[in-house]
Amino acid sequence: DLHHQHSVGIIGAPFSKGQQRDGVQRGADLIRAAGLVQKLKGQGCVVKDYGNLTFEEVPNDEPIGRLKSPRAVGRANELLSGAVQKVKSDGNTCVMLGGDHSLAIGSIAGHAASRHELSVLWVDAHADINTPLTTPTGNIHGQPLSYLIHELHSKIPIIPNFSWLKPCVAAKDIVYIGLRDVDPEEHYILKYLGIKTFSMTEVDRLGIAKVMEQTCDHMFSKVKKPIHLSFDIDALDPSVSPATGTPVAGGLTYREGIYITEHICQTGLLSAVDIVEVNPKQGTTEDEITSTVNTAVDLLLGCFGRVREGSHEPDYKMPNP
Ligand code: Z70
Ligand code: MN
Ligand code: MN
Ligand code: MN
Repeated sequence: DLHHQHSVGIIGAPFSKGQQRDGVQRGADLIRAAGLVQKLKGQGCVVKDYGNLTFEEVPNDEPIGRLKSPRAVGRANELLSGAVQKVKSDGNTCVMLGGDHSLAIGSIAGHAASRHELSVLWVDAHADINTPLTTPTGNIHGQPLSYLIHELHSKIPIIPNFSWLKPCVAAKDIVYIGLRDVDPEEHYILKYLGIKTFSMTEVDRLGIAKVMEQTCDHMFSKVKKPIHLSFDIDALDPSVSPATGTPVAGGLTYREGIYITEHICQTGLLSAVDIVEVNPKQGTTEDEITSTVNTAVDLLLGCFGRVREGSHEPDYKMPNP
């Protein structure tokens, strides 16, 4: 169904405490200011903007072991999970604009609460699968998947403000694209759980078209589950999206990023999308900020039916002279 109407529900999540760089909480408003809603409507989508969540200050949020801001991250994600459930129960594909990638905890948990089983496509330079005990930094944006995966449940300690969260994704239902900065402990976890990964090496070897074919073969091996696309803007090369907290050389091109979104749209199974880690304070010029934000918008347009060859209404009639 190439021409069906997409119903899109947008949630802004101005949250930054999953990491330590200020500015990432402004990503959502910048992506809106670049015209996201108008552009989605312009390509035929029905769009509802649910606005930004309000994250209240969590007092006395001391580190627990290495974990930084655990109570704030737990609380923010509980709120986000509820908001995603509402967007889904209204019948929309959910778009979560971050904020940092710790927000995938609430976005995926809320999505999973409204659907039986999900496939998760994680597009990122990083694996974000450290546990609270393997994390080298204590930043929870490097850990969200470990809290969500059934098979890692026994490795996750009890953390205040996380008791609402139950693991909701199977390791076999996760695919990564774009990896190029993976910690040794994370590499062990990926191999131990047998998670499907397309690092930048596989993107180089196969090309993005085969990567997407094999991604969908893996995700749809048995039943067709709804897809959760979690897109960290740092998956793209820093030449395309420099305004992010942890740019890593050798990333996806703009075209490879757009191809991923076009292909996922064509499956007809996209049910929720995160766009995270856009940080205007990490841009050194206005151009760097603009190119990063516009790329985030273009990825979302690709998710919801934009095709580069162009398109037309099925009932279009050419004017006669
Ligand atoms: C490292 C950690 C990370 C983003 C950095 C880095 C994780 N593996 N994610 N930047 N977006 O801290 O766990
Ligand atoms: Mn990343
Ligand atoms: Mn990430
Ligand atoms: Mn479509």
